[in-house]
Amino acid sequence: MTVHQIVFSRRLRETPFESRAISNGAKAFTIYNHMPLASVYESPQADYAHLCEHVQLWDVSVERQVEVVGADALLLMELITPRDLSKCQVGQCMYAPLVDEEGGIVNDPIVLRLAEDRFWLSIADSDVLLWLRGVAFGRQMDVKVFEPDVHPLAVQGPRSDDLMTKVLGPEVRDIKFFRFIKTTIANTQVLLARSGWSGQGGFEIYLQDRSQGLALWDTIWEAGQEFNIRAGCPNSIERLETGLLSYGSDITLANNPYECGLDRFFKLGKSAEYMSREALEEFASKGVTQKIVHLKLPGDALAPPRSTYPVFNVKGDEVGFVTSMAWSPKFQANLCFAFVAVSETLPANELSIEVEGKRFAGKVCNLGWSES
Ligand code: THG
Repeated sequence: MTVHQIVFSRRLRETPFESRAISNGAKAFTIYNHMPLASVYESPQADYAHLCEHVQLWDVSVERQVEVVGADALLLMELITPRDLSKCQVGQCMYAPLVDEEGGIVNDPIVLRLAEDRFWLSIADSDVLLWLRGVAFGRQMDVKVFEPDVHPLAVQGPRSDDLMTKVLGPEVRDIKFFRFIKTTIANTQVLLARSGWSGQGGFEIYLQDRSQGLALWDTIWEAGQEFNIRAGCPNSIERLETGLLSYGSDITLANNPYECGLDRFFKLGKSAEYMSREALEEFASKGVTQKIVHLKLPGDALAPPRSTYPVFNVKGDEVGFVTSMAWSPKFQANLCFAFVAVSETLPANELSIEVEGKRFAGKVCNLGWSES
């Protein structure tokens, strides 16, 4: 991990929970949607160990919301993703890659359906607001597209249900995965969803009034003391183990959903019009040349790359590149996501990566990191 200091100014938009992240020991930040996102508290390893055992409070305000509301809201939403959003019920979340007319992935948000004609896109790191306003204007759609005063705060880890039950009562245990309810915490209205960017379970609380951020944080924080709560953040080790791809690192506009395995989230040919249809049909019929694989390299921890490391096959040909990497205590190995030529993607295929002039060998794995 390369770490340098960054300067906080107005252009780096302030989050409602920022002062609590700092006072609780955030040591390093990255920039995501023009906002600071903590990357490390104690250390990546210590943060990981705590997350897997207890409960953490994450300032994930950087998961900005783009609201789409009006008579043409569903029409616009259907246009920008191949996922069938007509099946998304009010109160439901859906992971819906946004795909442009060339098949490129614009973003991979979670979509929340707030009403028949009202959606939030809880976005990854790219300027979805500008993209959607352009599309809506170009098509003269009867819709409003804007960034509402909404800021997610995540509660993640195995004690999340116990903590939120203490705060709100036993009903929270009944919230299903990727569903949300409207409720009130610390006298402020929030949405509470069972979701979050880890495999450890938990919730995301969507604050709808930034002036109430610290009160919300403090209420959860106090209730969490008996569960050994700590401030935390999306953790690179945990997300590699869980297999969560990160837009900007693993996926970019230059990639299509088939290369990234995101085609498992849609079937081509939904009834509504969508702008990526022709491009995606072509990728589906002609196939793609590269795909993201899970690559596991046993041995000591290697330094994660600034951008990428090259990947080689057994013959020594360069066949791809690493997009993310972390050393996993669970698997006692370096875990990588890597783009490689399709001929190299079968589980158990041997590949090596080059780090500072040295080659390190490993094997392609299934999702879940098994080799067969
Ligand atoms: N929560 C919210 N907004 C977000 C994220 C989040 N915006 C940015 C980023 N994360 C969006 N990307 C993802 C990617 C994966 C998942 C969530 C958001 C995810 N995936 C599960 C999986 O792959 O196993 C489940 C997907 C499914 O079954 O639909 O959770 O985390 N608010």
